[in-house]
Amino acid sequence: MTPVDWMTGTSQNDRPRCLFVYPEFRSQSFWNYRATCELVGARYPATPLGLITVAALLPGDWPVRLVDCNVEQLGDDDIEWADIVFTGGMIAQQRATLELIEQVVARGTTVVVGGPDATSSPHLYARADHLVLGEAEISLPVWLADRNNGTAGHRYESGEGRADVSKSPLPRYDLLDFDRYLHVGVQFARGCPFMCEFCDIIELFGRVPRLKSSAQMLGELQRLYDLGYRGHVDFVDDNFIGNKREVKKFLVDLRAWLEAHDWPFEFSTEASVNLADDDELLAGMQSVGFSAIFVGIESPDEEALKAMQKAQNTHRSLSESLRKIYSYGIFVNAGYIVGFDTERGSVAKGVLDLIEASDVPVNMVGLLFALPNTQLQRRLAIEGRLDQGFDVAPDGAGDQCTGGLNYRTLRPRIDILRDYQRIIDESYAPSAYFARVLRVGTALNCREKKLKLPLRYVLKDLGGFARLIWRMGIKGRHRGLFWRTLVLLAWRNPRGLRYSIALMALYLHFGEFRTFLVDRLQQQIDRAQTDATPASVEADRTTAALPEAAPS
Ligand code: B12
Ligand code: SF4
Repeated sequence: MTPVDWMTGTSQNDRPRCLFVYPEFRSQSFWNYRATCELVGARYPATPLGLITVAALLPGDWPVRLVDCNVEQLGDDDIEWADIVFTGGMIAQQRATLELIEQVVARGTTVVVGGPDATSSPHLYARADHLVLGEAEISLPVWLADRNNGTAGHRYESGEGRADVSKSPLPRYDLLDFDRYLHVGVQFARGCPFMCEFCDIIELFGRVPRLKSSAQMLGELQRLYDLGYRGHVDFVDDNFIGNKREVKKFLVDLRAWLEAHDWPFEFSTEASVNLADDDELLAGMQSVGFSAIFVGIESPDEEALKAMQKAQNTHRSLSESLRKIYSYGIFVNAGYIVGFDTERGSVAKGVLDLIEASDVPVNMVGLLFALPNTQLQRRLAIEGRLDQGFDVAPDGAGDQCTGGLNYRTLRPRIDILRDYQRIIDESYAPSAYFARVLRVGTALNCREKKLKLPLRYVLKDLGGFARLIWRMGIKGRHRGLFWRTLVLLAWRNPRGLRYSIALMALYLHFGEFRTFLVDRLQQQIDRAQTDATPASVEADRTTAALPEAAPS
């Protein structure tokens, strides 16, 4: 290893070896689709787009390696190789990131941390040598310049400044091993025009969506294409339709590019429900092969929606809006939250009814979580209701399903937990899930699907299907439901079968996750019943943070 002396600035190596480490999402989570990944030989659904964007901001001749701990093991020799370790991620990766920082600091290797969680809770990451916060397009060049002058400090921030993403570099997609993931992430826009109280996007990325140019975005897709990737590309935008006018223009260019390349990709993204009001936009998304979107529904209750400032979801039939979206061949994954201050009594029936009425199979129902750096967190702090260590990821919690309610609730906590447990138990009961797959799989309009996959990918999908038949159709406890749904869908909507099969495959994960979560909630309910201090996860939270120190 080549030593670099930060104190004196006398670098012995002008081209330091840079190791990018994406920390592990350790806990069982709604999002990791573990069992489903196994079907197609993948290890984790999503790629670390933040880190490969940062890697692209470094001087081109610096040697770079990526280790994504979700798909491979980080070895001592990896750290041994590096002169600088770059790391960071989201709150669900906090414990793994803090442990990594300790490990690297103990070896005397320089560690630079950034990304959303370090940006929102920098005090937790003080042990890293350098905190390069906010959007790296702004903060990293300043750190780099100081580093090259030998004056690198402890903390760099992008502050109120917003990066011009039309100048963002092309992410280092070449660092990814595509076979290890279910899809590859790209980003067209950052920021969202809405202002939901619980959301940190507007704080981290602002309310004015900033977009890449069409040419830049197509350059990224061309790069993926040239690297041999085909299939599912996820636009990780906070709200893909934040600037509808520009998105529509981009979709026209994208369609031309796809035609010229014989339809190598299909897409998913996140969008607000007002997408359903714009037929032109829906038609544009259908024409380029959007097959899935995540929509935040949050609550069926208008009063709750107004209180959380989610005006775009009010004054409409949410189920009708979602149905309209799949009439354009796009299936929806919906998000719900339980635990709002407006809840007067049980909300389980309202949520379950809306889930049934909208036919959405995959619903991310989570407990309200006051993320650091949100309006919600600030309000709860003023009201004196935030848990101590609310921003410390609790042990064993991977998302809002397991780590929610980090504040003193207005309704008895135990009632919220019971409500939540009922929603998970009933909505992911096999009969309910497969019935929704049957309904949405029948309704999905797939006439315009054009994706063409090379033989290697077709064989991979067929292998996955064969494994699904083995695990669900032959060995599975719900094989009756599986075969009935499959046969009916093959008869009613053969064109949509590929997507319906994918939804069925997801139940390998959700079936397991339902059991895990219902049990875990039962433990919390039992503890809350016997324990005078109901904040049973609070103790876990306060132990996770590393001691603060200022190593710079
Ligand atoms: C795609 C996505 C996911 C995907 C997975 C992504 C993956 N690779 O694994 C899924 C859907 C699984 C997911 C889940 C969750 N997510 Co998420 N997710 C996103 C989203 C929408 C895009 C991420 C992305 O690729 N961005 C594009 C890249 C370019 O941006 P970036 O990562 O922020 O990187 C930039 C800077 O942060 C910085 N940077 C990043 N890393 C580093 C490292 C260094 C060293 C430096 C210097 C700089 C730096 O430079 C980059 C360029 O400017 C973000 C919001 C957003 N706009 O980023 C939320 C976001 C990251 N998620 C968030 C959260 C909370 C979650 C969940 C915990 C809860 C939830 N929302 O459901 C779950 C839990 C996940 C789990 N247990 O598996 C929060 C994180 C807040 C925090 N304080 O940590 C975010 C910010 C917004 C949000 N509320 O959803 N997520
Ligand atoms: S619409 Fe989505 S991204 Fe936009 S502020 Fe609301 S929750 Fe955040």
